[in-house]
Amino acid sequence: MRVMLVSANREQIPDPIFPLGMAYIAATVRQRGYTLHIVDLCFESQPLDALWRHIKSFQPDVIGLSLRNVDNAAYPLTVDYLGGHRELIETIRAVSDAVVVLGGSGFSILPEAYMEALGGDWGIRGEGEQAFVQLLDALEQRYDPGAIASVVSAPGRPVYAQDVTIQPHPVVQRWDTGLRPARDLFDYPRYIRRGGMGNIQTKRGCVFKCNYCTYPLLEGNRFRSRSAEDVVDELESLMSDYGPHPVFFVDSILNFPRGHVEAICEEILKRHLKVRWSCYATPVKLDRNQAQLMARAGCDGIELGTDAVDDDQLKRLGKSFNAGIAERANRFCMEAGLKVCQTLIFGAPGETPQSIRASCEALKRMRPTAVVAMTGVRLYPGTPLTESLIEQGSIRRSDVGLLPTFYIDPAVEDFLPGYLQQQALEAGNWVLPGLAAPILPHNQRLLRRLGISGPLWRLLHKPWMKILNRSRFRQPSTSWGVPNAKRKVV
Ligand code: B12
Ligand code: SF4
Repeated sequence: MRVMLVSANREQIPDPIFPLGMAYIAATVRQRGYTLHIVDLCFESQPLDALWRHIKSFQPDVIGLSLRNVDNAAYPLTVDYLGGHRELIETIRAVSDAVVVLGGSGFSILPEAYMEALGGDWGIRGEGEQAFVQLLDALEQRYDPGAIASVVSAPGRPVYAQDVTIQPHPVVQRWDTGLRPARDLFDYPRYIRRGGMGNIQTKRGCVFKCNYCTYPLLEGNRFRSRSAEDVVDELESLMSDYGPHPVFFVDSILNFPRGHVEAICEEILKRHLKVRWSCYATPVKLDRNQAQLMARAGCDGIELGTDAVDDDQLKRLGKSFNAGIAERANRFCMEAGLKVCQTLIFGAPGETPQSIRASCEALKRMRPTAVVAMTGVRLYPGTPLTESLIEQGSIRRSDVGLLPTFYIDPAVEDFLPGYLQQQALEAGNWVLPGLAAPILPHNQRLLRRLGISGPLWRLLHKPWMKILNRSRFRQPSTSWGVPNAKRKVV
């Protein structure tokens, strides 16, 4: 059977992201022995023509379409990618009778809505290494794929299992036992040149219950980890195959549970591996030892999902720490020499002008390298926040779907955007997704051409960067040009 995998993601902000998930799928399809062809649309200037040409020449029996992003999750300048995804499907249908299978994190957040909107034949919700090859086997051997766990049927077809527990395939390797993403089938070096970061996943899942978050829905609510040796083997071969380049660990949070990141750091140090890396982290249990060990092992940027620095607001967001812990974690990281990006969410239910001011005052004390502040909360189906808003009658279930929906507490609706812009202008090292470009695209290109790699937020506190970026609050933009204004605020 001839299998084509297509990565739809063309977003270049904050950087082009190597399609790691699809590379994992490619690895298992190859192991299973199906004839495989990769189409990565990221850098294609005419993506529909490119797709058309690939389909014509390869003549696939099955096309797996990887949908990473639904939208940019930013308000008010929301960009949604649905229109682009629709055009891809229309192109596929116009030139091919191949069976179309949808997958990816964007698809998995809203599988039924996507199946209906795009008219895929099958979909796979959540991780796909095992499920996709099982689906291919079913199609080849002509039995009904609907019974495979995590497979989503097209509307009108019977719905069978909706469980995400996936049975191991007898031929293909499991994700956490030495499977490597098939980077060799992609132009990985181009991503390094353009964005400066590779990506590695060391574990899946998250045990925390932050009430707006989709990660436990996507990856499960317990941690499944790879061994430190396996992770560092992959890191080592990335450096030797593609030359030194910075890496982002894509785990929901790298530094929890205790012991996981420590083991990886010890292994990096034991092998004297020189690599610059960054990650998402939680303030929970982040202490001086952890921060120092991470810094010694090459971590030069840590993105702390703090969300608020106000006890009541943290409680309302379902966070597992208080403002004191958040400030302490920030201090330990800064003292260890790590660059720190604080990500905050403003406007969630219960937010008041006082809680916003409290968080902003705390940030002034904390002096992180950069701040990413979201205006409003993107509501996704199935999160505890969305469910409780539906239960209280604040929103209807039908409000939350493919059209990006944001919640901003009415108590701060008018106050919030202006206040955040003012804070950002004063501080100079803030990013306000949806209110201003993180960095102007031509400046981003310039910095990359000058050989500056890794996350660019690390530079936002530099005086020359502030000058380079000073007009960004007047020129909101995205790499897709004009923001698509189709969205709802509730
Ligand atoms: C790490 C991360 C980032 C990092 C990436 C760094 C890097 N160099 O890789 C950074 C911070 C840069 C980033 C940026 C953005 N991100 Co992000 N990111 C993530 C995160 C946490 C992990 C992604 C990842 O690599 N996972 C590991 C791989 C192995 O998993 P995977 O891609 O899901 O693939 C599996 C399945 O989806 C499936 N699958 C994948 N493809 C296919 C194809 C087929 C055919 C099948 C059957 C299955 C299948 O199988 C794969 C293997 O099991 C996810 C949340 C999450 N927990 O998934 C958000 C997430 C993907 N990001 C999201 C968003 C919105 C963004 C931004 C748009 C934010 C912004 N405004 O800037 C940008 C977009 C950047 C871009 N150019 O596309 C959203 C997307 C959903 C949405 N709302 O649209 C997510 C889901 C978070 C969320 N809000 O829920 N992100
Ligand atoms: S916000 Fe972070 S810590 Fe909280 S549930 Fe999501 S991934 Fe886990």
